[in-house]
Amino acid sequence: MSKSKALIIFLATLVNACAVESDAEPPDLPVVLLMPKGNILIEEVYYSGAVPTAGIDRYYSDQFIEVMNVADAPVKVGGLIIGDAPGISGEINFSDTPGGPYVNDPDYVYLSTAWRIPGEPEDVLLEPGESLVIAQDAATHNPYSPVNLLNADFETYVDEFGADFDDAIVPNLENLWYTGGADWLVTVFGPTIIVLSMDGDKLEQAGGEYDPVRAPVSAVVDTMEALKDGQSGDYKRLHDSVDSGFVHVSGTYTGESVRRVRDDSGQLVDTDDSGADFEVSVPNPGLSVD
Ligand SMILES: [Ca+2]
Ligand SMILES: [Ca+2]
Ligand SMILES: [Ca+2]
Repeated sequence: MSKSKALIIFLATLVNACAVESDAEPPDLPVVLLMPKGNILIEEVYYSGAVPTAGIDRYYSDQFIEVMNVADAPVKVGGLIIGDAPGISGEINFSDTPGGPYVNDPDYVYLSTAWRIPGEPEDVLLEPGESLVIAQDAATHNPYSPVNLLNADFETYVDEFGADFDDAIVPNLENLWYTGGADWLVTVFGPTIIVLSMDGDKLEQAGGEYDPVRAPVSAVVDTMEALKDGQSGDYKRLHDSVDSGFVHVSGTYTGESVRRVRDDSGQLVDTDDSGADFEVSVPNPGLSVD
C-alpha cells in the first residue's frame, strides 16, 4: 500500500467516524423564543379583489394577509395585533383631497380596525420560515376566486351584523376595535396594513366611537402601505419615518396581490419603504417558502 493510499483510507475512516458522531442525538439546548419585532414581516397582502367571474362583478371576501417569521428561532405571536389605517387611497371620487386627521403622524399609527391573535405570547409560536395566513373568510371562494383560503391559520369574524361566515375549524382573530361593516374589508383601492406588538388594552381611542385607535410607533413590527396608483403619493397615511413609500396594483378587481421582495439569497427585504419592499404578484397564500 502506498503512503498516499493509506492516508486516503485513514481520512475515509475519520470521515466515517465523524459521520457516526453527527448521527448522535444533539444535546437538549434551551429553545430561545423571540418577540415579534425585527423577526416578523408582512410577506403578502391580497386586497384588490378577484377578477369578475361566475356572474359577479365584485368579489373581495378572498382578501388575506400573510406574515412570516424571518428569524432563525420560533417567534411568540400570541397577542400580535393586525389592523388597517384610516384614510383614502387616492382620488377615488372627484371631490377627494389628501390630508385629514390621523395621517402623517411621526409619533402614532392609527387603526380603523384592530385584531389580535388569541392567547398569551408563547401560546402561539411561529417557526422559522413559516408564515401565518389571515383570511377575511376561511373558505375555498370557489367559483368566485381562485384564491383558496380553506387552510388559513386565522380568519376575521364579525358577529354584530349577522352577515359574516364563521368557518368551524379555522380559529377567529379577537376583535379589539372595529369600525367596518359586515366583514373586515380592507379597501380594494389600496390599504395600509399595520402589525403591532403591544398590550391590546393599551390602544388609545383617537376620537369618538367610529374613529380609529392609535398606538405609538415604537409598537410597530411592520407596515405595508398601498395606494390607488403611482400618482397617489399625496395620500400616504404613514409618516415617512414609519414607511417612506407605497406600492400599488394595476387596479381594483385585478386578482393581484403585493408580495415582499426577496434578495439574491431569498431573504425578505425590509427597508421600511413599501415601494421598494413590495411588488405586484399573484396571490399564493401559505406558499411563501420557495
Ligand atoms: Ca369573515
Ligand atoms: Ca372561524
Ligand atoms: Ca417594514
